[in-house]
Amino acid sequence: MSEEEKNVEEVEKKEEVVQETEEKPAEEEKPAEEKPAEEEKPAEEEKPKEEQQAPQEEEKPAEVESQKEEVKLVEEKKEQKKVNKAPTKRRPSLYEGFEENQQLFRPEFRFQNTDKSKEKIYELMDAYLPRDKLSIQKSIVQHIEYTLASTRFDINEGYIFQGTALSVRDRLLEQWNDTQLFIKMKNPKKIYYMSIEFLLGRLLQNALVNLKLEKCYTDALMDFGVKIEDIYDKENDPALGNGGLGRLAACYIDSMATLNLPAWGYGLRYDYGIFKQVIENFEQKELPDYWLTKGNPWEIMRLDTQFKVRFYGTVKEEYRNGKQCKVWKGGEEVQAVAYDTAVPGFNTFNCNTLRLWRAFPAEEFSFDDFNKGDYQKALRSRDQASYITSVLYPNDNTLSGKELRLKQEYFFSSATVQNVLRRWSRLNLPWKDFPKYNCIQLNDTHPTIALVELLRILIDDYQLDYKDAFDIVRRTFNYTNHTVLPEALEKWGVDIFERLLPRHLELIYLINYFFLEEVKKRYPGNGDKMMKLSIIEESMPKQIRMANLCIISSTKVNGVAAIHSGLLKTMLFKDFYEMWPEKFTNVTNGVTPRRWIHCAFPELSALLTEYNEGRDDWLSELDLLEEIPKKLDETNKWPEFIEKYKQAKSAAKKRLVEFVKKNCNIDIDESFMFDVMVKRIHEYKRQFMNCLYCIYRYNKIKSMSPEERKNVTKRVTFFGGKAAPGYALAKNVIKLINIVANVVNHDNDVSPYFKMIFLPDYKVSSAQIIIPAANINHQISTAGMEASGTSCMKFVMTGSLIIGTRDGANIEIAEKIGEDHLFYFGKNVNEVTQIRNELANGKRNYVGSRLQECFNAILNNKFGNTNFMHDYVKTLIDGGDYYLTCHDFYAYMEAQEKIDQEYKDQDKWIKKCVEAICRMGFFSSDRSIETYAKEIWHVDECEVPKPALTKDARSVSSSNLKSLGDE
Ligand code: NBG
Repeated sequence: MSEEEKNVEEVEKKEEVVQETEEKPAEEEKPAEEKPAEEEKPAEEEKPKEEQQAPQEEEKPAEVESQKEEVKLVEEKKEQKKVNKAPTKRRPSLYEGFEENQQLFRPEFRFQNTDKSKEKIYELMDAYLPRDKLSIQKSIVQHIEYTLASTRFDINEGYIFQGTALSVRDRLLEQWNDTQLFIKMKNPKKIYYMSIEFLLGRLLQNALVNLKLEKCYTDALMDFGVKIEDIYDKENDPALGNGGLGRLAACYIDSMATLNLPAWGYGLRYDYGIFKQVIENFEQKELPDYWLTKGNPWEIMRLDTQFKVRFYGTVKEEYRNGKQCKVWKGGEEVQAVAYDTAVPGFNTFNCNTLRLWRAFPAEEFSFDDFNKGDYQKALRSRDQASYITSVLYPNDNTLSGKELRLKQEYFFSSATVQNVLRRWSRLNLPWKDFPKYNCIQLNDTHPTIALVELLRILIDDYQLDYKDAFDIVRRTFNYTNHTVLPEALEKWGVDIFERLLPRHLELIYLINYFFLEEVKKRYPGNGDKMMKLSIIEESMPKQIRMANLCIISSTKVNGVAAIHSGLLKTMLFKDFYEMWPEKFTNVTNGVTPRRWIHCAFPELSALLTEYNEGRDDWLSELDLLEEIPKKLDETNKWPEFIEKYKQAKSAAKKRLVEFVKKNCNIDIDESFMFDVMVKRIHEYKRQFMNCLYCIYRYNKIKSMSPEERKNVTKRVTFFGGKAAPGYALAKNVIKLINIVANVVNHDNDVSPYFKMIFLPDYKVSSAQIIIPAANINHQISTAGMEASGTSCMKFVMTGSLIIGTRDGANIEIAEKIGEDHLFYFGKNVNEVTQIRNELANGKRNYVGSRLQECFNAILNNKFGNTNFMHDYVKTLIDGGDYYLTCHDFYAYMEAQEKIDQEYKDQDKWIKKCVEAICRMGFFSSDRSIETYAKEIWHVDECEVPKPALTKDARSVSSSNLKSLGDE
């Protein structure tokens, strides 16, 4: 039995124990109002695990022969079960029962301090803005003239976008204000979702869809002679994130609002988002992405919400109220100013906040220096302050280790914690209740320092004992891990901490001291355990392990897919799991069907609505789609549906054809199979393996007779994704792909059957064009390496089939849609470990002739000068196949061949795609957020009352709230 299998067994045994002994967290005290009775829904029965069949491999050298024995995957079966969901309420459509021209009254808020003289103002703010066409048109042109100061002769699509966005924002603001007031009044437990990245993508269409105003605005703009899609296209794509992690945060805030949760997203407002990628001479070049060139109509700068954040300085001892305490003084101060963006939920009047912090100088420039005539010096410190939020670090799954990055993390954390505390302090409740009213979710370790900041403020400013303060911290925080890659696990040198955050370092030592005391008691004399579990890594220089700090100081730790959460328990955080099994859990990622089905693929969305009895409620209850294939079976309507689906897919493919023409100046044919691999370029994701297969395919077609070629399934292979600017290998892979593509596309024998396209500057807005056009999508990471992956979900939801490994979310997708609905290949996670051991023990000669031929093409510069890849190829051949590129290659080729065969029967293929789409309910981010809310946060929804038709019908009031104050 391998090490890992043993681990799995151990975990499973423990799991049983945990299940028996696990104590349910005490029911949270309800701050206000009674909880509506919850109907119970029986937990879904666990499906028997389908047999995993390794695809047959041909022409493999003997050593590659995979283990035939069935290997159990490291998974968390317990958490596979569907969350005990609240009963499926078919929420009526937002404006159901209201006429378009009817005046709708907003909920009324009366507080203790309501001032009679304000009656007039309240009356004027009584009703929602009208939604009829003329009113919308007027509001757009009014913004163009009065807010943007444009003359009627200058109006162009850019102005129309801005006027439209401002007009939509007005409507968002009403709901936003009402939601914030309502939350203040009810005072429920609140969620703070902290993420250093939010990869939002464009906001206009999303806002219109969620507000259910897309049709009204489409009609309104039609009269101006413009198509709404062209207006959508004018919006800059806010790209304040690198990849999956940031996009997940964006999907999650959408779902939190949709589920009426009292939640805030907190992040940073970078001036420059992820760089713009251009391809020059086959290579990636990076250009700055100054996304604010045309302003940002969505954000609201909150001058009343500012906090000072300190760096450097020293720690002094002082006496306060007769008590000895520590005070952090001196150093530099920077001002954090809040920029808010409204986050509307789908089909609800609730609207949450995404608050991004921007750095400003805390003080105006030094008059001393200014008077001495040293203007530059006077201004320098000002500039330095604003550098903090200038630019997003462009690393995905690697850490930068730069001091400025740590500054960003602390700046973000401190401002957020101060803001949370300000909101809390107005309630005048005892500190011990803090975790009953607040919970903070750390999206990876980047905001970890927030928990130390809370501890510092509680101890130093409010003089709480360490034990009480730490208890509050631990009960408030939860941590999501997003990677097992060692190079991505955050560590900070003790030296840099000492300079930048001296008091925090002391507190980290204190946390570690008390923790290690616990370890000592539990494992007396076990130095090895102490070393592994300690927050401090005893290296030169010493390092602070942020993940350890997070685990020790939070209530729950979760991975983002079943396999990943399993690996956290058995590998990465094994020793912590042994100590605190109840801390560890899984929440499989999800994506929002609003953006990824409805906005990205409107034709499919319309079709699904049509076959869902004309209702679009599946957009927030994705499980409802399960009914569609059943009904198509019963009514024999598959042929009719398939015809309509073909038209829809063709519309999506046409958009990509046009996009490719515009951005790459290449003509492609919609009738080809579109095979897509879009994601950050990373060795573990194995874009190189796909490129090797392209080389193989090229060679094969080239060697065929014209007659033989007639049988070839025509295919375009698309690649897209950015490489971190400092990641040489990733950049080389991009170059290789472009060099090979150039030869393939210009070869008259091959290009009528096969093309390769590298799509430059992959981002959310282009993903919305690219993903729905795919027939096949690549999810081919080495098993065990991709924590979850989320594009796989978007692809399947829009009708393409996965070619992929038994990794990340692929595994759960296969379980839900059926293994015959994807093209699985390659070694599983346990086999990967075994092969790595064999490689370490000298295993060689695993390449095989067909792969060697592809390598030779590179080594002999067949496609052009590919010297830059030679060393890498030689390493792979010579035992350096850490990511199993060679070991998985033949299985991958077979899967590709199977795809070519199956694609020939279009109707069968489409039926599979449709069945898969309809079984993807589990992967809606609404389900993920529901799981977080129920199992980790223990928060309830806080739904804003519906509009009323008369003033008198409104009924929201409160007498217990004294002062509203700012946020
Ligand atoms: C990424 C993982 C993905 C995962 C996203 C969102 C990091 C550190 N991790 O597999 O690589 O889907 O997080 O959870 O960016």
